[in-house]
Amino acid sequence: MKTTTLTNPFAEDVTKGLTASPKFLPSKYFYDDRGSRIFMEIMAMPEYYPTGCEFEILSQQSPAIVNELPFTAPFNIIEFGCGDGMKTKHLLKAFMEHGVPFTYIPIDISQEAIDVLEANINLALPGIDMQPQTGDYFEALTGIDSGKPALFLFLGGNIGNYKDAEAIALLEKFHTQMKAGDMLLMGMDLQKNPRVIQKAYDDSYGVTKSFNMNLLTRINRELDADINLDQFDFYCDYNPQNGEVNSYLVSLKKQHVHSALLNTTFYFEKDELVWTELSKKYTLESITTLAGSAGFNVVHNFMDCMHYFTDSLWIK
Ligand code: AVI
Repeated sequence: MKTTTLTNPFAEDVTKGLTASPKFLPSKYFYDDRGSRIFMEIMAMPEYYPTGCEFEILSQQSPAIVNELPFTAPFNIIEFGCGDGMKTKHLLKAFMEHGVPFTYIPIDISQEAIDVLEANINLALPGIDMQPQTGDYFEALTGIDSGKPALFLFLGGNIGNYKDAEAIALLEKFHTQMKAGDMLLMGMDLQKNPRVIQKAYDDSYGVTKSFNMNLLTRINRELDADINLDQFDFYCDYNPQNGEVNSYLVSLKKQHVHSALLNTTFYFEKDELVWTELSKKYTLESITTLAGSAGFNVVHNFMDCMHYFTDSLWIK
C-alpha cells in the first residue's frame, strides 16, 4: 500500500479522507473528464445562477473594468483556471479595443480545457497575442516575462471552494508573484436569499448529486474499489449565518468498502457523512477583509443587476 499511496496523490487523499473523523474527500477530485462534463451541465442549469451572472458582468461591464486599469505600456493578462473562454472573451475584446498591447496567458491543469479555450478565443478574437500554459498555476508562472505590468484573473467563484485559511494562503501566493500596481479580478459569489442559493446546489434534476456521486465512481475505477452507489446519497446545506454551502455524501447503511489497489477496507456507519465541498458566499465587507488579509485593496466591485455575484477588482 505504501508505494501506491506515495506515488498517487488521489490514493493518498482518499485514504486520508476516508479514515479521518469526520470523513472528507477533497472537491478538486470532482474534475476528472466525466466530472468536468457534469460541471458544464451544472453551469447550464438556470438554478445555478453564478455562471449567468458573471457572463452578464463581463459582457456588459468590460469597458468599465478596462477603464479602472492604469496600464499604458504592454502588459500581461494571466488567467488561472480559465474554463472555455466564453466569459473572458468579452473582457479581452474590450482590452483589444482600448488599444494598449497585451499578452493573454491562460493557465489550466487540463490540456483539454486549454485546447477548447484556444480554439474559442482565436475564433472570437483573431490576431490576439495568446500564450497558453498547461500545468500547475505557480510552476507555469516561472516561464512568464514578469517585467511587464499584469492583470491576474481568478473568475467563476473558484475562491469560494477554499476554506478561509487556504483562501488567504492562495491569495498570498498570488500577491508574492505580483508587483506593486498589478491587479487581480476575482469572481466571488455573494450572500443572498438563502432559497436561491439552496436551489443552486440542491437541484431537482439531481445533476449536483451526480457531480458528487462521481467521486465514488472515480474511487471504484481508479482505486479498484467495490462501492455500491445505491448505498450512498447526496446532501447539501446552506447556512445563511456564515455564508457556507457544505456538501456531503451520506452512507445509507452500516457498510464497508474495499479497495483492491490500496489493499484497504473503509468502514461507514449508517448516516455517516463524507464532506465533499465548501462553496463560500461573501458579503462586500467580507471581501474587503479577505483582500486586506492577503495584502490587497479593493478598487471596485462589478456586480450583476441582481447583485448576486461580483467580479471584484483588487490592487497590490
Ligand atoms: C467550481 N465552483 C466554483 C463551483 C461552486 O459553485 O462551488 C462548484 C460547484 N459545486 C456544486 N455546484 C457547483
